[in-house]
Parts: sequence; C-alpha cells; structure tokens
Amino acid sequence: MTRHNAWFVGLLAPVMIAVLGLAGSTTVTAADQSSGVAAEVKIDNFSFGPQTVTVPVGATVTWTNRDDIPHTVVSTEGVFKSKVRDTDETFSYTFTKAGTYPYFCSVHPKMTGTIVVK
Ligand SMILES: [Cu+2]
Repeated sequence: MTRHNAWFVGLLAPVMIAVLGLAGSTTVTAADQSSGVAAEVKIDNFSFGPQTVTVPVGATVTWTNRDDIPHTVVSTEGVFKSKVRDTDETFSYTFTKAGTYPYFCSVHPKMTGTIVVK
C-alpha cells in the first residue's frame, strides 16, 4: 500500500506593510518663533535705503524695488540671494542667527547694503 499525502501550501501572498502614523503631522518653522518683527529696505536710484538696517533675531527684512530698472539682493557670504527684482517686486528673508550680513546687487555690484542682526 502506498499512501500519497500531498500537502500543497502554495498560497504565499505578498505582504504589504502599511506605514502607520502619518496622521496629525505638523511642521513648525523657525519663523513661527519670531515676534513678527519686520523691516523694510527700499531700492531706489541705484541704492539700498537705509543702507544699514539693524534688526532682532527672527526679523524678516523685505526689499522693494522702487527703481525703474531691475536689481537683485545678494548676500556677499551666500546667505541669501534674490532673483532679479523688477519694479515694485519684493524679496524677503528671515534672519534666524545674529551676525552682520553684507549684501549687494549682482547687476550693479557698487550697490551695497548691510543687515545687522542682534
Ligand atoms: Cu542693481
């Protein structure tokens, strides 16, 4: 007598492990910690005004091009860099570390300014 006990256990379904815990995620940026201090720099007649601006850590500085030709706002040390700003266009940067930040216009390198963050 020969017995054939064939056991086919062939259902190996792929197991997908679901990623759990995605709900309720919130991103808090450094800007949220600031007190909303803002400072303005006007670009007019090939100059930044005021040429030196002193702000507290966390402040946002906004440059506005009031000139009728394009300018840029570029950090000398590569901290920030605007695109070309046409008339009435703005560029903003939030300073999260104390320091002195010289900058210039890459189209007209003689145009310079400084932001001091304390
Ligand atoms: Cu310029």
